Amino acid sequence: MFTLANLPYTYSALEPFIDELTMKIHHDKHHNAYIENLNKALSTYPELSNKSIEELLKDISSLPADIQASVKNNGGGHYNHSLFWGYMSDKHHQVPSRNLAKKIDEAFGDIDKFKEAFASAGLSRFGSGWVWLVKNGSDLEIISTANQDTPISEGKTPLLGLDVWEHAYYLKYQNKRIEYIQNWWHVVNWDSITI
Ligand code: MN3
Repeated sequence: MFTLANLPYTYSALEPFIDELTMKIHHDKHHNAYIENLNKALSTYPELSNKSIEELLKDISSLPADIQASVKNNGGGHYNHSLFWGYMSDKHHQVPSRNLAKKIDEAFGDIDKFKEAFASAGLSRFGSGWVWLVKNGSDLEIISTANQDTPISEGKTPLLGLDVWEHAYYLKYQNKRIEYIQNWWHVVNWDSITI
């Protein structure tokens, strides 16, 4: 049985960049629903009950066929959101460590070019999904995934990820996904990234 962990900060801790009501609904309703539906799907296969969420998602095709879609969507939703809360912090306006900044410069030119490429990947994700900074082998890459697909199902290690589903921003930003993405940088928990 998977359970919903509390946020590592209060619901209002990311104001004014991410509003309190969005955080409440996003965590308590959306994330919780992924967990409940994942548990429901797994309940008919007790032999899977000791598998971690990473183990389930890394090899979806080895799971019983009738729960593969549910594990992909709901397990992915649980995993992605668990990461996402930790990618943000109540200590606003952090900057990357010197080591991380150097790696970002090497991979993308500089931090502004990195943010532009990240925003562009987030904007061009049609419909619902995520944009990620991942480690692929020893390379840093920006990728986007559809729906609740996760980088680990592609063999990539997520370092930072942004939910670009409308439920993540619509109350405050409506159709202005770009403003949401730009404001998100103020609450990014750069200290969470270890490479
Ligand atoms: Mn979400």
